[in-house]
Amino acid sequence: MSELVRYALRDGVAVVTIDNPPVNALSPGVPEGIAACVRQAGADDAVTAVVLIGAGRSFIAGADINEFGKITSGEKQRGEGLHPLLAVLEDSAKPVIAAIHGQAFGGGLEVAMACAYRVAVASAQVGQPEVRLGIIPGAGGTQRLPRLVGVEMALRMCQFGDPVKVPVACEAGLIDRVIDGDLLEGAVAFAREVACQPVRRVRDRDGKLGTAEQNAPLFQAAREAAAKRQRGLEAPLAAIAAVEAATRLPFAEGLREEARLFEERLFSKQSKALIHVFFGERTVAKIPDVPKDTPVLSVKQAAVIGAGTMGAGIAMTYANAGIAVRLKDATAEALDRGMASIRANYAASVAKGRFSQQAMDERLARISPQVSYEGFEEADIIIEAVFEGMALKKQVFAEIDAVAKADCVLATNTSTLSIDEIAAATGRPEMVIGHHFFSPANVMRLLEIVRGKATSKTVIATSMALARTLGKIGVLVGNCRGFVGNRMFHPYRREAQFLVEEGARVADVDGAMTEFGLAMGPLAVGDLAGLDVGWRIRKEYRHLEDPRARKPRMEDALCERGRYGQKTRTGWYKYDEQRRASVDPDVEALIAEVRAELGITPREIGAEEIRERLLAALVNEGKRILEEGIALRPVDIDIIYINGYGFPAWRGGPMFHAGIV
Ligand code: 3H9
Repeated sequence: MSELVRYALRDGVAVVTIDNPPVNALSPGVPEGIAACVRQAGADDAVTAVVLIGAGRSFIAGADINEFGKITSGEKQRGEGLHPLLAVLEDSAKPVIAAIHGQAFGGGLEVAMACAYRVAVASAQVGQPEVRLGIIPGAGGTQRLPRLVGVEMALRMCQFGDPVKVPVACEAGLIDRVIDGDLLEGAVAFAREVACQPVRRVRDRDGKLGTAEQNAPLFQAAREAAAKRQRGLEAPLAAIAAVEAATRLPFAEGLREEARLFEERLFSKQSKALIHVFFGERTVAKIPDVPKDTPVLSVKQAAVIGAGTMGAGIAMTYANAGIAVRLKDATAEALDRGMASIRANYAASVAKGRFSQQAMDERLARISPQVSYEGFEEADIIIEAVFEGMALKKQVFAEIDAVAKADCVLATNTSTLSIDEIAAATGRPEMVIGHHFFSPANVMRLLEIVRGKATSKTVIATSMALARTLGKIGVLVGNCRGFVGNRMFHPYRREAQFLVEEGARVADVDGAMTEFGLAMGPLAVGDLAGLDVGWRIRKEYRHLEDPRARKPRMEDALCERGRYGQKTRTGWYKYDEQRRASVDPDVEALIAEVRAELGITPREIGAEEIRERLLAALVNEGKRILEEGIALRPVDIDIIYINGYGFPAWRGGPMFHAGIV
């Protein structure tokens, strides 16, 4: 018997415990171990039923994702997957009861559905998250789930991969009983109740599969939702097709269709990219010179300086995570504006049903607006989010230095300025770090954490842990102009202007990138962020530019004409009241003028050249960033681009896409 799975007896019930930390993935040895234990229970006359339970923090988090790469690289044969285990569970003469806590995800839920019964604690979650890895359930999930919960819910779970809470799953028929108190005790008691009752295998239950007429609109709606909300992704369509097979074919044939679709997805580029992202999101938390056991400061009270768009968004982020936050601005008017925008934002979420009025009131109550530094001496972290200018930032940091307690983390939300220079304004540069949030700060998942040359390891470890508490993905980067994200974005957006100046149409430049899968093209992003922001910075730093380097003209020309983007309703595009963009003939005339001024004869530029040049601009800067050690690994850049810049996860990020891993 494998060490990964233990066998014990309790009150005439065999207890099979999976113990494969950290999350009981179905790594080699685990399925075989479970099957052996269930067979042993079958042969033991003293046993009337079997409880299958996970040790540690979860039931089973799914197949071992590390194995997929071994299969697609040819290192390993796929074999029969989990099916031999599922057959043993499903055909067991003694009922097997899956006892679920933590997560039963992917292959974990599929194992549970092959059992005779499923019981769970209320806090557990079940789900088929495979689509997030670019694959589909491959161990009967698409066939058994609709038999248990009906087609509509099975479709939703397999197509989107969102976890489902146990009370909902119980209501739907996926969980047979919610256990209060000790799970094992409750599961054993349940097992004794059902021990001698006849069991109907899930595969034989057809009552919830619906008729073709009932199902047709469900499949149509699912495909429409995929086209709208999962643009570019292939796995959701395959998941829908597999669930559809469950409704059309006998169980065994449905399984074969699922296996075919699973295999196709497993070997797809998208699944390789998404698996790279899955591990990447966890890799970024590992910082070679900051060991796991580095002490972390506790953050219970925060303070934000600056109640503008970023400051208000950051305050909401803290309040949403249950952390009390003081929000300071210089004037009562600025504070009122900030608080009004926070209230409006929360109210919109309540109206959309994202959270309740009570939750809104609790969140608002955590934010204390103020014009003074009163109470800042209690803050565990202070985040500066004032206007982007070095002189002002230095002044703010000198003021904070005078009020903050000794072990308070001092963070700046600067997106471009030197952390070291800001830190030098304090007498404790080791406590200073960059926390670069992305707009809107309460929504965007990325937090670029910028270490200065003096930043202490404790402050880094605290920032990484805090990112997680705030529901963000923290990526540690080094200190340089623009850090990783904005530094790479600069040459990318510059290249977009060159393309226009050389002959490409504005809409074609953006279209080439949205077709590639980005949320927005580079020129539309400029309009959204405000073209004047870059223009002001360019004017301030012109002396730092290499005079020999080619410079784009277009965005300066647009700004000189007061075209700052969406905020002025004119930029690269013109915008109507609803901020819908359309091509502006005035811009076309301006482009012609700029081309004449630069002596350029325009030529046709196709989507492929546009994409290649834009991606090359991004990736080449990424390579320089790696050479300088500003990003720790290529995957750190990928995670930044996916979570902060709308790069499609299914392309794996710019570096992965370029073959740099
Ligand atoms: C599948 O099941 C296909 C089936 O249909 C069968 C087909 C035949 N494998 O996230 P955490 C590692 S596909 C391997 O930081 P948390 C993870 O890398 C699978 N490793 O913890 C990390 O390692 P490290 C479907 C895994 O508490 C460590 O465990 N299932 C797996 O924040 C801790 O993870 C999924 O997609 C795995 N399956 O979250 C579930 N899962 O410490 C994927 C985790 O070295 N997993 N690891 O960095 C999750 O969603 C989260 O990990 C979970 C825990 C919610 C379980």
